[in-house]
Amino acid sequence: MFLFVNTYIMHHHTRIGIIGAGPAGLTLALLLQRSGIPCVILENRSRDYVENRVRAGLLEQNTVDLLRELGAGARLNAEGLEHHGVILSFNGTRIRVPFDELTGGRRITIYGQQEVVKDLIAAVLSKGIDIHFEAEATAIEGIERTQPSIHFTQNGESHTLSCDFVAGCDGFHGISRKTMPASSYREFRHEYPFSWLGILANVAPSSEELIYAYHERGFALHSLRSNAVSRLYIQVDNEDKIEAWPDERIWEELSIRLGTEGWSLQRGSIFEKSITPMRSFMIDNMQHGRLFLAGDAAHIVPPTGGKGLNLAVADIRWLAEALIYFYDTQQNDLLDQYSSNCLRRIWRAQDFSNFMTRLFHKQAEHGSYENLLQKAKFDYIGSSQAQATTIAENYVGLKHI
Ligand code: RFL
Ligand code: PHB
Repeated sequence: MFLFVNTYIMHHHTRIGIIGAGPAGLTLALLLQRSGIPCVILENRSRDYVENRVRAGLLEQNTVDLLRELGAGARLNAEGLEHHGVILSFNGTRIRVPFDELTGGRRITIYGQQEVVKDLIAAVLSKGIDIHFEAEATAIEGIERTQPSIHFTQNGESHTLSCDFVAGCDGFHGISRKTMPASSYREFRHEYPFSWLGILANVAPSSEELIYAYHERGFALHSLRSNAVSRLYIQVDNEDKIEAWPDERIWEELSIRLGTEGWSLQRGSIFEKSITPMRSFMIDNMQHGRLFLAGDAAHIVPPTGGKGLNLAVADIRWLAEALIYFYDTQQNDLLDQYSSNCLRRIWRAQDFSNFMTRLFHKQAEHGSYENLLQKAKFDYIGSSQAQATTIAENYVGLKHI
C-alpha cells in the first residue's frame, strides 16, 4: 500500500480494496495474493472480536477444499469433524439421510466459523497481506470511474484508499450494498415469524450426527463443535428475550423437542447464548461499475440449511476468478458475468434454506391441515430415495451450478 499525507487525510492506494474481514473478505484476499494482485482489507472490528464471533459451523466440501487450497486447512484437517449423514426428526420419529450413498461420497465438515476466521487471518498475516482492524469504511466514492476510493477512519484519523475495484464483503449491515444505486437491483425479503436461540455448552454431543427436529413445541437442532462441546438451537418467538430463557428451561425444551425413545440429551454448562432472527434476503444484481458485493452483503438465508458461509465463499471463487482474468487479459467478460454466475447458486440456496425452514419449524397448529402437509413432506423423505437424494445433494452442496 502506498501512503501519502495531506493536511487532514492520509491517502493509500492498492488494486483491490476489500471491506470486511469475514470469511468472504479473507478468502478473496488470499486468492488474489496467490495471483500476485495487491489488496488491502479494512475491518471495523478488532481482531479479537472477529476471531471470537460465534456463528456458523457447517462447511460444505467445496468450502473445505478451498480452505485447504489456500493453506488454511491444517487445523481444520486435525479438528474438523466429517459427517456422512444427517438425522431428521418429526415429533420423535427419526429418518437418517446417508450422504455417502446418495451423493457419491460427498460429506460436510463441522468446524466453527470463528475457527475458520482465525485460520484465515493467520494465513493472511503470514502472506504479508495488508489488513487493518478497527478501520471503519464510512463511504465508497467513484464506483462508476476507473479509480474508486474508500473513505475510512482508524484511531480517530481519516484515510482514503483508492483502488481499481472495491470488494464489498462487509456483511448484511455494511455500507457496500447501500452504495449501489437503488435502481440497479431488485430486493427480495422474507422475515420469518420466529427466531433461533443458540447455545454452546461444555458437554459431549449426545448424537454423532446433526439432528434437525420438528416438534409440536417448535424446532430444535442438535449440532456440535468438538467431542466436548455441543451446539444446540431452539425455535423461539421473535419477541422472546434471552432473560426469559434460563439454562434449565433451554435444556428442558431441547430434551423434549429432540427426544425419541431410548435416547436422552446430555446436559452441561452453557457458556454462550444468543437469539438470531430468521430471515431471507437477496438482491438480484451484485455489482455496479467497479463495486462488487459478496457474501452476506448481498444475501441472507435462514441458517436451517447451513448455507450462509458456504455461499459467501462460493461468491468469492467467482469474483477472484473474474479479477484475475481481468488483470491477465484486460477483458471484462468474467467481471460482467459475476452476478449471474453467483445468482444460480444463491437462488438454489434460498430455495433449499426456505424448504428446510418450513419443513422443521412450527408454523401452524399441531394437527392442522398445514401441519399434516408438513408431516406428509417429512414422511416422503423416508419412503422415497429420490426425495432423500434431493435433500442430501443440496445439504452437502452442489459441486458445480
Ligand atoms: P460477515 O462474516 O458478516 O463479515 C463481514 C465483515 O465486515 C465487517 N464490516 C465492516 N468493516 C469495515 N467497515 C465497515 N463499514 C464494515 N461493516 C461491516 C464486519 O465487522 C464483519 O467482520 O460476512 P461474510 O464474510 O459474507 O460471511 C457470511 C457468514 O458470516 C454468514 O453467512 C454465516 O455465519 C451464516 N450462518 C451459517 N452459514 C453456514 O454456511 N453454515 C452454518 O451452519 C451457518 N450457521 C449462520 C449460522 C449464521 C448465524 N447467525 C448468527 C446469523 C448460524 C447462525 C446462528
Ligand atoms: C451449527 O453447527 O452452528 C449449525 C449447523 C447446521 C445448521 C446451522 C448451524 O443448519
